Amino acid sequence: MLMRGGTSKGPFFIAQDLPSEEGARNQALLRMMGSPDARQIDGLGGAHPLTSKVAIVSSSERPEVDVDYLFLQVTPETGAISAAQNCGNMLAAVGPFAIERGLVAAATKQTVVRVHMVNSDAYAELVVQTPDGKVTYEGDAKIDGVPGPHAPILQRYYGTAGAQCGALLPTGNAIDMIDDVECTLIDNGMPSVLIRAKDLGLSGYEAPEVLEANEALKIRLEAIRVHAGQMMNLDDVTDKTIPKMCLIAPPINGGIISTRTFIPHRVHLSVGVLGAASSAAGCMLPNSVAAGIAIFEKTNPCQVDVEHPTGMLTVELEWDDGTVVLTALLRTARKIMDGEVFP
Ligand code: NQM
Repeated sequence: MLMRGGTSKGPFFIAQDLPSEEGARNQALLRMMGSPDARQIDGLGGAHPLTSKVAIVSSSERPEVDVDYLFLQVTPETGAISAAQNCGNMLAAVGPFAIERGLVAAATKQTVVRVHMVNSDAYAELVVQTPDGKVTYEGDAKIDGVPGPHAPILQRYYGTAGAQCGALLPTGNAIDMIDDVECTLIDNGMPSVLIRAKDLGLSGYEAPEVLEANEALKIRLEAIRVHAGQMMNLDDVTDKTIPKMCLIAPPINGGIISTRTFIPHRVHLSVGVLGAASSAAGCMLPNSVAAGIAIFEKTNPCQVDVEHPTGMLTVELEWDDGTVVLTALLRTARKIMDGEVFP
């Protein structure tokens, strides 16, 4: 089933429909996505990391969970397939997909789908609109980066803090100096490096294509990223899509923080869901690089409006004992096509 989840898009599979051996599975996925090829002309991929994503779903054997969700990022031009990162945008569509495929029985109004996020061993709940016991994609919810209103899908994440790096602040510091730049290394579901845009001679409001055309910036960021990866317990991240590099600046559209995120080599056209969750958590820490940039009342729970190139994403964070215990936000999703793909 081809679905849009949040601001991402890709094919959704039932695990048993794919080869069980990883190498054979990946070969089949590359044929289906059309990689390696920057245009992905021979497959379903959309020639950008945000539209070169795969979700694999199966019934869970864990009693407290309905489905297991494995996310795979396919790099269009190289054909690298990585399970190292999560995708909270694709996750939005896991709920309707699991119901449509009969893995979860629909309730009469709303259905809560309980998901084990295999990539990070974290847990999320999705509240899907199911009037009369059927998934609906129609509704009044709007998310920036997607045209038109759709049915809301509420996401609640638990256990995202340190899911991949061991702690919300993997180095134990709110600021680390890398390559003479102050960085906040943080993991609230997406390992991220927060850097003040002005520290790199930028405004932080540049368009994604302007940042992508800045070769000197990309080389500098990549050097910082590889160093940060080691410090964040991610080993050698040269061929991984984490950590993400997030340039922050004061808000200009009524939000709490403005962001431009390298994911990690292309620039996100909006913002990753868990990427935003990590940036939002960084804004709430008193001594991070966001101090003095994100100025707001820090309540508990707290809503943090994260500005991005095409609008804003609001993340709600609940804290306990100095760490994030619940991250909640709104997404939408849509079934685009259901059929047979020919590897
Ligand atoms: O951060 C892009 C996206 C993502 C990931 C990326 C995501 C998330 O927007 O949870 O959703 O950062 O690679 O799809």
